[in-house]
Amino acid sequence: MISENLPSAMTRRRFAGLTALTAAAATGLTRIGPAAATPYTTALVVGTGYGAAVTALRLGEAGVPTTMIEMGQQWNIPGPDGKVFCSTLNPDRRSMWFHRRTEAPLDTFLWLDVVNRDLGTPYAGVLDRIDYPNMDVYVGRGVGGGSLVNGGMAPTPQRAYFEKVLPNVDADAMYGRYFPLARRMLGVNTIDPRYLERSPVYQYARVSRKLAHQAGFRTAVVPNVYDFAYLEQEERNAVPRSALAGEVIYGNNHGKKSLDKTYLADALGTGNVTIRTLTRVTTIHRQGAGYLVGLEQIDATGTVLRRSELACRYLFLGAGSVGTTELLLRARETGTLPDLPDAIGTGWGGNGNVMTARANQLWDPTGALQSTIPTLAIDNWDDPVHPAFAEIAPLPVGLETWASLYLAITVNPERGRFTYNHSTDRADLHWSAGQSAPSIRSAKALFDRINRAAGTTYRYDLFAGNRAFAADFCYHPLGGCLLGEATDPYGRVAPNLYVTDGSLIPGSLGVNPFVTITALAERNIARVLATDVKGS
Ligand code: FAE
Repeated sequence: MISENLPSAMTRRRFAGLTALTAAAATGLTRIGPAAATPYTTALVVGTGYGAAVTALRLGEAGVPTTMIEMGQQWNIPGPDGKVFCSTLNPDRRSMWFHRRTEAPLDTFLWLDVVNRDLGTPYAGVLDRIDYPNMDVYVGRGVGGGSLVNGGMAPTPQRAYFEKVLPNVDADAMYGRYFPLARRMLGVNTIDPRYLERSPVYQYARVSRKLAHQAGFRTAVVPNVYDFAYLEQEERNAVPRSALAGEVIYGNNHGKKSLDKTYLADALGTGNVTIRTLTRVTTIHRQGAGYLVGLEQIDATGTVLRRSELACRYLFLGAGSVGTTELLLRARETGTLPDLPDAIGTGWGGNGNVMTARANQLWDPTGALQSTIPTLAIDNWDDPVHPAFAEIAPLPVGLETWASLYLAITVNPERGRFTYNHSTDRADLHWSAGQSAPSIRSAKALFDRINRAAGTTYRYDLFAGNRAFAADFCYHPLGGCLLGEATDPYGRVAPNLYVTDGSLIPGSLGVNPFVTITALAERNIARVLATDVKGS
C-alpha cells in the first residue's frame, strides 16, 4: 500500500501516520490514538475531508492536541473478497451509506434497470446521497471524506473567475502560495500525453475530444490525484487494477492519493492528532471560552453504541457544505448558539453540475475497457452566454456502448438556501427544479453544437423520465456558510469557532472544487494559527 501510493521521498512523519492508520484498522479500533477516552481536547475538528485534513495537519504541526471526529468508517479492512472497496460493476453493502439500494447517477441503461442493485441490510458504506426535493447531493463518508469517492480531478480555477467568486480573498497569495502548496500536498499529477494518445482505455476521451474540436471547441487536459504511472502499470497487468476495474465512486483500492494517504497520514504522524471514526457530532454548546460537542457513536450496522460529550477550546467545522451548515443551523435554531449569523444556510449551489450523454456514430466506438479516471474536459468557459467546463466522463460498463458521458460544470447564478426543520432535526435544502434550468441551457448549447457537427443525438435511456440532462443531483455541493458573510474573511463564525470546508465557497467555482477547498483551508488556518490559537 505504501510504496504504490506515495512519492518515493516519503517523510518519516507520513510513514508514522500511515502505520497508525493501518494498525488501527487491523485491530478494528474505531479510535486512532491513545486508548483512554478524551473528555477535553484543545482543538476539535469535525470531519476528515479536505478542509478538515488540512486544518488538523497544521494544528498538529503547531503542537496543538487535536481530535478529529468522523461519522464514517476508516476504510482499510478488506472484505470477504480481499478488497477494501467494491467496484461500480459489482456493488455490495460497502457502496452506500445506509441505503437499501445503490443510487448511482445513471438510473438505467437502454431503459433497463441494470445499473443499481439492492443492497440488503443498510450499512455504513462509503458513498452517501442526501436527497432533497429537486436536488440530490452526493458526499463521501469515511476517513478522507469526498477524497474516497471522487474522480480525483484536480484543476485550479481560472484566476479571473476565482476573483469574481471570492473577491475578498487575496488572489496573489492564493495563486502564488496556497494553490501550489495544495497541489503538492495532494500529489496532483498529469497524464503522460503519449499514454493519453495511445491507450485504448482513453479511447472514450479521444473520441469526445475529436468531436468537440470538430464543433470548434477547445479541450483541456485535467490534472488528477490518481497516480497515472500506476494506471499505466495497471494496463500492463503489472499491478492490481483499480481505475481499470471499474472502481471509483464506491472507492478505489489502488492508485488514488486520497487524503488518508496524504494530509491525514501526515497529520497523524505529528503525534498530536487522533481520529475517532463512526462518530457523529450532533450538537454544539458554548462552554467557557470553548465549546462542548455532543457525539453519537455507532457500529457499522447503525446501532448506537454510545452518546457522549467532548469539550474543546477551538472548534473547526469541516463536515462539508451540507454537514457544517446543518450543524450551525441546528445550533442557532435550537438555541445552543443563538447568536450565530443570519447568513448561515444561504448561498448554496451545486457548482452548476449537469450530466448528459451522447450517442456516437458506429465508426466512433468509445472502447469496452475504460479508465474510471477522467483526464480531459471541453473548455467552453469563455463563452459569454453559456460558459461550461465539461468533464469527459467514462462509462465503464465493460462493453462497447458508443456512448459519451459528460459532467458539465456551468455558471448558474441561482442559489439555494437551507433552513432547520425542527421535526426532523435536519437542514432542508430549498432548491426548485427551475433553478437548475440555467445549467441545462449552458450544457445544451455546448452539446447541441457537437451533435449538429457530428450528426449525432443525445442518449435518452440513462436518466429517469427519458431526460437527456440530469441537473437534479450534484457532486460538488458548495456554500451554506459563506466566507465573509456567515464568517469573517478567514472562516471565523464566532470566537474560537471556525468553518474550514466547501461551505465557505458561494455555490460556484467553475471547476472541480477540492484543490480550491484545500488551498483556502491552508490560507485560513495559517492566519488562525498566527493570531488565535495559543498552545495547549
Ligand atoms: P467532505 O470531503 O465532504 O468531508 C466532510 C466529512 O465530514 C465527511 O467525511 C463526512 O462523513 C464528515 N461529516 C459530515 N457531517 C459530520 C458530523 N456531523 N459528524 C462527523 N463527521 C461528519 O468536505 N471534486 C473534485 O475536485 N474533483 C473530482 O473529480 C470530484 N469528483 C467527485 C465525485 C463524486 C462521486 C463526489 C461525491 C464528489 C466529487 N468531488 C470532486 C467533490 C469533492 O469530493 C468535494 O468537493 C470535497 O470532498 C468537499 O470537501 P470538504 O472538505 O468540503
